[in-house]
Amino acid sequence: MSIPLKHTARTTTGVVPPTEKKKGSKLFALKTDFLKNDEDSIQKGILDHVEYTLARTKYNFDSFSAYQGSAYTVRDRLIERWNETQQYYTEKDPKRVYYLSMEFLMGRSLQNAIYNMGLKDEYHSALLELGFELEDLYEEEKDAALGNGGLGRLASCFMDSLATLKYPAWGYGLRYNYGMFEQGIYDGYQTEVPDYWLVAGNPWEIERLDVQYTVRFYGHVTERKSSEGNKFDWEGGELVQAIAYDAPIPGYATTNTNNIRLWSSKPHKEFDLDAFNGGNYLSAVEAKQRSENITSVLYPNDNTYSGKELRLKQQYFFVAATLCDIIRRFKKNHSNWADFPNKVAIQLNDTHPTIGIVELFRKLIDEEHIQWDEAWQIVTKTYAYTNHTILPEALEMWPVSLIENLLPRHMQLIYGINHRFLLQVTQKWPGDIGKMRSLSIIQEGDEKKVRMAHLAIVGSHCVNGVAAMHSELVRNAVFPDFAALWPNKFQNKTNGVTPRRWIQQANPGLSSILNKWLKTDKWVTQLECVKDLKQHINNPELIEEWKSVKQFNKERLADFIHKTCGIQVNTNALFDVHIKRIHEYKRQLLNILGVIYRYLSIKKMSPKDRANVVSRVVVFAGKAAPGYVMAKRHIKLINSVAEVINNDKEVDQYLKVVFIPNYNVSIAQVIVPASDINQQISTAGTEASGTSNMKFTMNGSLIIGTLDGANVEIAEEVGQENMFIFGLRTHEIAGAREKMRQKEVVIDSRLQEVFLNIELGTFGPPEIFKPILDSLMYNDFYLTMQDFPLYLDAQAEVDALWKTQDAWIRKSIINTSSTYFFSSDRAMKEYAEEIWNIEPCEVETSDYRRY
Ligand code: NBG
Repeated sequence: MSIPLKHTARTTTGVVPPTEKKKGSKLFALKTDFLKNDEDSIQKGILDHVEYTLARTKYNFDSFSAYQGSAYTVRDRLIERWNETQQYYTEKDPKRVYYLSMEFLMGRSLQNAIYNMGLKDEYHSALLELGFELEDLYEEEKDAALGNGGLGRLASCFMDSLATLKYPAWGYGLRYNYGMFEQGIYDGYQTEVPDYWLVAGNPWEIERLDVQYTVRFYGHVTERKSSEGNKFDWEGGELVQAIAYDAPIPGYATTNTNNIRLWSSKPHKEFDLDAFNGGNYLSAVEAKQRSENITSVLYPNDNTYSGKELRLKQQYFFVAATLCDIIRRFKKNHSNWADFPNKVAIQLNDTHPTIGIVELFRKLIDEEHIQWDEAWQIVTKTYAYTNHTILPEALEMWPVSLIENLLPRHMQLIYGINHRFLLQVTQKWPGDIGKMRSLSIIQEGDEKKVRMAHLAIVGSHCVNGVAAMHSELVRNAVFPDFAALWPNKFQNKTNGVTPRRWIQQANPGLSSILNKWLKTDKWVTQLECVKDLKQHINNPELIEEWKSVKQFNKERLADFIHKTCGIQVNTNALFDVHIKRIHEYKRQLLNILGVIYRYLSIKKMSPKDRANVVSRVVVFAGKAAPGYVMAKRHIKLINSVAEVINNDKEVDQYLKVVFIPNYNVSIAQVIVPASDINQQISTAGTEASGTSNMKFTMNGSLIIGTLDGANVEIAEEVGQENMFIFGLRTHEIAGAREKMRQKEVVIDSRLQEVFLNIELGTFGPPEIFKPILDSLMYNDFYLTMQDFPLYLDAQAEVDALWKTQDAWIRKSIINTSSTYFFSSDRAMKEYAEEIWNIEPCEVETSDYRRY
């Protein structure tokens, strides 16, 4: 694939007025070319940054400074492309999409930027001459973990695809000083250490002191009579400053470089006269400092709602600054508000930024003096909302009293919006109080609450789920009345992941196989190409190459495990991987109970039977929310079981259990390519989509899983015969729960044996695990017990297939070659065409208008 811009002249298109031209001629003369990408220029750039940016010398030049120096030279090149892109977008003025997400789980940037800009070979040899391996320097970088899990990582995959597809897009989010906590494991328990990720600086961000906005909290609303009707002014309260930090996002093999703009809160410069007069200097400083708390810390909850005022402050701070920025950009070229939805699409990544709907409405009405109906039309045409979960504990509902205090004007407007909305409901269902109650944005009760999902649905022109089955549930089970009212509002957009990070960068061996057998590297941006691999499925040469790449990746992971956990694992064993947030619905418990059963079985076997056992390395990784007591107990159980198994010489060659601490994006990049099977075993109907399932499938790992989330669509593409599907189906869940309530569930005898061993203390003091067993016996909401025997059957099928390695490898190849649909490129095209109505805007790289 040709990669433009190895060294191209800068091209500012558009006509510059003659006076400007003269004034700027020196400027343009000095800045005509992009930085050169030959080895010498790269080396010089690195050394310059080591000296002038880091103030270090060539005598004091360690791996970390080599990483930093390299990162700054890459950043220079990103900035050039970024400026070029933004300039081009400004001139062309296409409709843009703004992706609003409280989370971006970016991971590392150096490798991604170098690969996307097509500079891998150049950097590799430039660094080699300076005495460094490029691949080693990647490891010097700290992950940017401004997200919890799937939702945040999805946002980052989407940003990569948007840039690669040349869509004019911006990501907006918050620059938390503390990202996802660092997980340690002590005595088998999770510990949490704050992640001050900026401690060694961050070459990937550009501080924009020139982009600042003021955000108001609290205060009061004053109504003023005027000739055009009543006006409402929101006044007083506290002011906080939002400062922009930009992270350039390079597309693959294109000049197009988009931006993620993250806001950081800083004290507002307003002079506090009262504090000054009161002589209370130190408390005035403290008050100012409090404003910096807003963007201090990412809430570490995945799929659960936290009703803290600070969280609502984060949400409002985020959208208030973002809308100032979007509107400023819009106003550069436009004066007619009716054009706004033709130029701006805003996507809400879950309900977290939903207050932005009301904020835009407030600005239109109070600041731009647009009439209610017209303003509401603009708002609803602009916004679209993605739902990412149907778990009730994750649905956000803010107490009315909290919003009234923090955002008084917004609460008034929400009442007004709800009033008009309920009139529509009455028209559709006259006199039906039940419908009004169930649809209302306000939930009545002891404490009135604002249902953010309802507000998001009412304020958007489109609502989508993230996998076919999830979207069906959103439409039919969670919001059936909304779907009846607005059948065309609801869509499905199945998630996707970027093949750049998850194949090309994470699995170089597999990339080479694809390049070789497909005779092209087009698959990197056109993943549909990989289906052609199926033609070679019986070619022994391919099968051998496939095996050896997997082996290499397993050895890489084994080294990592040895380094981080001190455990030696057998790389000929089957690598069985379960990595994701620790959550009851994701059922790591089902897995570890199965592991215990396997262990007990091996222990009972004769030496002859043991000879037939498939050796396994069972890998777990994932974080539990710090306040999620049950999930943390599951971590303890996994580690306690691991401790016993890993120290039992009798099972040494057959079974190892590893819990890799501090799971994050860069660790996933090592684990995913090394796995033989991956566990996607949530209770049917609970996992909205899942995205690691897609990454594993791309990397030829076979899914053992339930028909939940995107597993269903993966099964359609890959074929169920190439996976290990088991368990209750979604439509059986209610019945199974009823069976549990009626105490009609007969516990499988193998599970009883497992329970007995836990109770007898085989894995440590039984009282630690009693709450886990109790949760199963009294309720078993996630139906672990009923799925257990089916799960064991599926695991037995895994073992059987493993014994015929060539058949296994063929299935592995089929998995990889069936993954086109799960590329985030496909997902972004669908959003662009079916929700946002935007088109690609490719930055022209010809130099016909050089100055
Ligand atoms: C998560 C779902 C996952 C899904 C991701 C991305 C939330 C609220 N939801 O199944 O649990 O893959 O979103 O869509 O984090």
